[in-house]
Amino acid sequence: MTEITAPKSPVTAAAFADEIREQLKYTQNVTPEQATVADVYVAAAKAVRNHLADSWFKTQADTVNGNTKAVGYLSAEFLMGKQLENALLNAGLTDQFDEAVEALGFKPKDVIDAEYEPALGNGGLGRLAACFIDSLASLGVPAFGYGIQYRYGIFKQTFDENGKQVETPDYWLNNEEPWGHIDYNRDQKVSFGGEVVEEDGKKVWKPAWSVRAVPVDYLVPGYKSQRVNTLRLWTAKSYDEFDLLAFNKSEYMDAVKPQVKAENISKILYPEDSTKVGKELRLEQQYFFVAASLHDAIRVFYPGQDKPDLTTFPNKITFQLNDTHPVIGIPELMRILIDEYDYDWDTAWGITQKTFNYTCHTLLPEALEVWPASLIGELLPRHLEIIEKINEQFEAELKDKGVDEETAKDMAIYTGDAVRMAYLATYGGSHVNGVAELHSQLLKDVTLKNFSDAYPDKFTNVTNGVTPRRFVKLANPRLSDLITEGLGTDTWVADLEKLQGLVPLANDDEFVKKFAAVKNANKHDFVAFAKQHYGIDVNENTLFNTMVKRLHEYKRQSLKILAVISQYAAIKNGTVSVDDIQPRTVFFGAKAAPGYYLAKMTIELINNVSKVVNNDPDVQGKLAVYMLPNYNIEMAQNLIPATELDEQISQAGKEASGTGNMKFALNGALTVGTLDGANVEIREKVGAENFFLFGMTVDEVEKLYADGYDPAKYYEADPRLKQAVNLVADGTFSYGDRNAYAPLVADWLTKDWFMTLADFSAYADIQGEIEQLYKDPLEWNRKALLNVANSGYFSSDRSIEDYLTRIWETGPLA
Ligand code: 26V
Repeated sequence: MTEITAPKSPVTAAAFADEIREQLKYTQNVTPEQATVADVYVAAAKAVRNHLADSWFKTQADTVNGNTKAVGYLSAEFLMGKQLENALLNAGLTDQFDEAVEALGFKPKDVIDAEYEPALGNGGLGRLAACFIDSLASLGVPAFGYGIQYRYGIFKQTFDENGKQVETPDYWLNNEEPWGHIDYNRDQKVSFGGEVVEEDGKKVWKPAWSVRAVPVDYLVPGYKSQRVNTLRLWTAKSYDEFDLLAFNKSEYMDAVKPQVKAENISKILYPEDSTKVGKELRLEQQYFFVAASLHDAIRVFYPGQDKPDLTTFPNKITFQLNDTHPVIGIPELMRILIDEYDYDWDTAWGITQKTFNYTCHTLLPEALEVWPASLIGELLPRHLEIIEKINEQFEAELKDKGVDEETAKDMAIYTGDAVRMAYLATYGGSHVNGVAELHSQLLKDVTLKNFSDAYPDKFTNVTNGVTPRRFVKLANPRLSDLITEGLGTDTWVADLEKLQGLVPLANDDEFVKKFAAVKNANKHDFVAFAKQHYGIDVNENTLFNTMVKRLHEYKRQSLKILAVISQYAAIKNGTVSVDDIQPRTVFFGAKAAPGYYLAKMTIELINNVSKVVNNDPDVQGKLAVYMLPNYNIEMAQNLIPATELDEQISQAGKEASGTGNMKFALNGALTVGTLDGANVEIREKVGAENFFLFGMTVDEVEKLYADGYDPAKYYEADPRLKQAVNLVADGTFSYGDRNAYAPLVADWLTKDWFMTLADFSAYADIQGEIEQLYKDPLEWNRKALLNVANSGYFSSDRSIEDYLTRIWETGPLA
């Protein structure tokens, strides 16, 4: 194998400034004098991209010609966040950029901020995909991210004058997008509909319509690895001939309908992230990107070969299915092998099963996709046949294993009416993993129990992680410098377990004070950020307490707001003495799925609590609540480093992992949390004494359900809770309107599916402990520092290492 050549040589700031000028001149067509900050951003982005080109070519060549198996990460979402700063860091050009941009008369931060954030994901699952491709490149593992270049990302959130969520479209491509390269010459045809006929004893699919999948390539530079991988996002275009087919001279307007239909496929990211929508367009999206990606991989790894030996396919690339969304890839690969390349069923099955692995990201039964068989039959008739046959083979296999009929029926992949994608993924791949220890255990014990009994060896765990490049080094430069000072080296950025070296420094009061000063400076910065972006005046001499994540009942934003209301009432009524009040600022950030009624009502409630509390002179300087609009990666990068107390308060057994929890711990926030998801492991690593644990365990939750849960009992038992609920019910936060939150209140008192009320007392009690500790800044910060020092495990580099050994059986390029 050839040596890795260095990327286009590290340049001087002056040379880099010239490269930016060249981009301004030849691609932006403006003089440096005419250039706006947006022009400089685009020019700088293109200049950085050029620096990555050689390493990119080299990585691609080594990926195809070497004998290291590549990873294909199939994901309907990649929530990348802004790219420029990260690309500069990974290309080693940060200093040159700063100097060059200043020479051009601009502020580096303004140029970085000028980028429009790409938001092609809903939340945790999409952001995890982005962290994973960063880690794959940083570790030098050959990899492709495969997904969809949606024209509209997750909606932008604002609030109306009543505090209700308003969604507006995120048409991100209205802005020049310098990172993606659309490659019309490497397109793929993806077909839909029609029928299956038999010709010469062979099944032949005669589709009714096709779309053109065109790849848009994004470079994924590794941190100091000299490797640049590819994120290939597909965009849907129509075929001219298709338009002609529909063309009717008298109805010219109708002739463009097929084009609209084709291009609709990649138009919008679905903003739901739990309930199954069962929408035809979503299935079209899934098949669209998966079919294009599988064909692309064959093109890449068997260039120019008409009849490649695809029995070697699983040695070339292993595909990770990011949740059930790409699972249609299993029957698609079977179809490709049998129909397009003439393999027999058994050979095709052997290849397919070896090629795929499945990650499950949920414990909510409603988030496991189940497609109506009629829909699959209509859209992908050949695939439905293949799925039926897979199911027959599966049933036979279960019978051989001695699985009883009743159980086998429960395990059906194809029920006659529906196709269960999680079951198809479990049977059709080699490995299944959950995303935290507890989650993986619950998959084995509950969600996929029968599968785990029948195929115990398939099941494994890979605990999630987050990239330290974006979420420590870039988001928190002050802490990064302090860590480097404490460790005497900056190698921790690529080897996060090195943070352990900070443990002894927790006994060094001077170091702890420096650590506290970093947090205070970050808080100060966030106050300015909040003023600039939200027009609010945050009091920085308060405890910064944050809950940011999607709005879901199971995550229990309700629990937090009820506790805030209770504290508000206590201050107002004087039930808590002035001396005992620890001033606090509570930040919420959360988007609700547009059709999720109770979630949207919870947002409205938080906004109105905020209005009442923040305008009440009785609690001024003691308590403030903000619902920050449009939580996104940029907000995360600014708010997390400034946070002192993080909320991870889901009902035990519901949050698969969480990744925000890891970001906060790594940035020196203490967590108040339940024994759920990765909280369990975070607490183990950082030490129980450095984590505020409260609430029921999974077993206790189970038992309470079994015994019959009555939320009203808890309401009656704790006067703090009763008062908080009453204040919501009596119109205190709705100008006296008692109906405003009636559905929410009724849900709490009669259903309360996620047992918010049952956990309230424990949650309210632990606030006392939190405030007690906060009174002693040195002790608080010592614990916070220990959180940082002991959270190195939660690097996505470690997650990827675990995937490499437990699932993918591959490694870095030689
Ligand atoms: C599910 C569905 C269901 C059908 C409708 C469309 C749709 C879109 C997205 C999803 C994904 C939901 C699963 C998810 O986001 N899980 C989160 O994954 C994180 C990364 O593993 C994990 O940290 C969170 O705990 C988990 O909720």
